[in-house]
Amino acid sequence: MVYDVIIVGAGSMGMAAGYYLAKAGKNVLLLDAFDPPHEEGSHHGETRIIRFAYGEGASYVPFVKRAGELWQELESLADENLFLQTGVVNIGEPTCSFIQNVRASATLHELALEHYSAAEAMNKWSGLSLPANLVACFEPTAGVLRVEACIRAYKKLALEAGARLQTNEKVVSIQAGEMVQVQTANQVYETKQLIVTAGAWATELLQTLDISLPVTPTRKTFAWFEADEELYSEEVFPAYCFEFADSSYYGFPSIDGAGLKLGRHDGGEEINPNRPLHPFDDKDRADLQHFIQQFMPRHGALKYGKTCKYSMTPDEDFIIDFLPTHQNIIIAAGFSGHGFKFSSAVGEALAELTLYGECQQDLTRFHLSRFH
Ligand code: PYC
Repeated sequence: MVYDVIIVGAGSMGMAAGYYLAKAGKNVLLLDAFDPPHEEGSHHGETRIIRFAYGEGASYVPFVKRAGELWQELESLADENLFLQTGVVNIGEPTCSFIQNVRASATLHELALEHYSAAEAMNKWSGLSLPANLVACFEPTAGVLRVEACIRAYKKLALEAGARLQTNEKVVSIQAGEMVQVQTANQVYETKQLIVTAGAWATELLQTLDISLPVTPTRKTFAWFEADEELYSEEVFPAYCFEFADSSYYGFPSIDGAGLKLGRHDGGEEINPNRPLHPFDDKDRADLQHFIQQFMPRHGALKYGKTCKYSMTPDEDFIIDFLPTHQNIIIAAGFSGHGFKFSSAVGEALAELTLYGECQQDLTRFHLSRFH
């Protein structure tokens, strides 16, 4: 059988694309090396931030606004709470480009944003401790997505719309042509169009097409800390991003009593995605503890830590594009640790590119040609 579209990688982006394409009447096969949602890629850990006043640049705002609309639509289709409006506070020196971009995004796109000095922020959130050189920009309408529930919701809708999902079936190579051949350990599938949303495995997969993708799989760490609910519950404490010249951290209030969550966004070691990740160790623990002790000193003990995979591009912007050599293959990769919130809109954009060759969103920033 020849599929209309095969999607390699049924994580957040792939599953959403699978739904929109199946809904549009396409005969879709989703292939995943595991059984999503799972802990092998970049979509586990319960929560992800969604923020609209975007520190990575104002040009992301229309895309993330569309993502927000689609998350709301998904909530109502799935009849489930996927978004929690905790607000998100962005903290850094007023001159740092992230904070300046947050402010510019809010001004340009008329987003609600509250500005606090360090003292004002500590007064508002008594669980915070900030030196006087930092400022806080609080986006009250931003918040948190429940990651695994989002993927489960898209999976259910995709299957109901007629998509086929093959789990625990790793793709080992792709052969381009008018009909694209997708080889797994078990068999070869044929498709008219292919979407590669393979996360940390995108680079090695595209090597089978002799394409060198500038995406580096990278190990990252995060952990949960015991928390005094009066200071740190989602009722009183926001999700947060701290941006410094030499490091960046992010995290979440204690949601449903899970504890205060903290992750390290920058740095990390390059990894081979086929090997087990080096487990969360004493160095990771010391790093996160050092940060939280400084900025949320009223936290409790570290409960447990985890690791995950980011797929980094050199400029930390995404890649969403047709392959220049093969117009029936689309790649979405290199989400550089800030992609999950967009995955609803990325799924829609991938479906539109597949169906019409173009999409409503301006994807220029994500084109592969920027690397040449
Ligand atoms: O995009 O807000 C974000 C984020 C936080 C940690 C990783 N990504």
